Amino acid sequence: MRIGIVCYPSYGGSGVVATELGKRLALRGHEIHFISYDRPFKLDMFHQNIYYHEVEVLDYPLFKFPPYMIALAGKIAEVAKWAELDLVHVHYAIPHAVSAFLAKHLLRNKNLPIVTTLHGTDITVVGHEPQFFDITRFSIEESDMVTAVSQFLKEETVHIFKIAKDIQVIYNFIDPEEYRRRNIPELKMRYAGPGEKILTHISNFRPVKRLKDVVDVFARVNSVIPSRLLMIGDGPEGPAVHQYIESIGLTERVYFLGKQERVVELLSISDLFLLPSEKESFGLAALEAMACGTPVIASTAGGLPEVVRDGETGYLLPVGSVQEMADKAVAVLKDSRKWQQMSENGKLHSAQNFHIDRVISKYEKLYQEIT
Ligand code: GMT
Repeated sequence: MRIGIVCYPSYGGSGVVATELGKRLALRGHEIHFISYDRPFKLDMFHQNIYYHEVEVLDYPLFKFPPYMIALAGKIAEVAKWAELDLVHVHYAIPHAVSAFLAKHLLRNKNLPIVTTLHGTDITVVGHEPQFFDITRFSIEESDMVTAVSQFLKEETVHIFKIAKDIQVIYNFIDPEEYRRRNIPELKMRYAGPGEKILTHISNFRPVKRLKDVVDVFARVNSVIPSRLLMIGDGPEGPAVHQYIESIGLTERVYFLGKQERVVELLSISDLFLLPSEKESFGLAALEAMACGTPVIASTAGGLPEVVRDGETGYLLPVGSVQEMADKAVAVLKDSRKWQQMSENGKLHSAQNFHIDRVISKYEKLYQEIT
């Protein structure tokens, strides 16, 4: 099939999912056309079936805000016509599903089915805003097929937008061949001294990630077991969390590693992964951690209970309960048999229930149904 994939190219789960999906579909023989304002950051391989089309927005003095949504619609229509796309699959409803709808109508004589995958904040935060509410609901209703990355997100979408449209749950996925724990003691030694533990957090540093909780859990653990914290990613909360760490005197114990393209090695040297989010429709980073054998301490927010098995692959605790999170973290770090069991459970659970091949087949089936 010839498939257009529209996504955000920046650091974040929806872009990663879209890109990995496209790469794998290309390996299965489909022709994939990525459409975005920048090259997706995970689009790191050459393949004759992969194309990348950049959306350029005219910079005209009258435009206080560049009209990206319209430029994207024009680009989707252009690519659909030129490459004879069978369908377009948009990731993250706003504004991608709206642009796809416009593109479809631009192509009067051509049928262009639209698949929209909802990822989380497009529904729970942005789509919720009164100014975006009606148009988000409209773009979902007008899509030919809608998927959500968790049961939680499906229910939330139905609840918030009161839509009757069928939404299929297709979980995010992992390639266990790539995401597996590696033995790299020399890397661990670069960040932690003998006997010290490594706790890790990965995100786009947005308020929903509750970075202060990450630091507070770490501080409590560190007061019992000398540890180091790896902060991977970047975003608007970065400066505030830097200041907070300095104010509690932990600067020496925390490494800010910025946006890392590869996290397998860093997860492999981690003893625990922290994800105490306020909202999390799925929590791709938690899945990546489990696949690398790193037990997860997370909140019970959103779809996290569908990803992390409480007591088996990590622990889930109410949002904001930093002391309980720290207590669980200390308990598992002190009990090497328990840690080993959780590590093994995480690898098994991620490979059995979130294997990339199974998930890609579900998307292929869905594409066949609508074309
Ligand atoms: O966190 C965000 O707001 C960004 C968004 C994204 O584009 O990466 O993340 C959402 O999509 C991911 C991929 O499906 C999910 O793993 C994240 O849980 C989800 N984030 C939230 O729901 C906060």
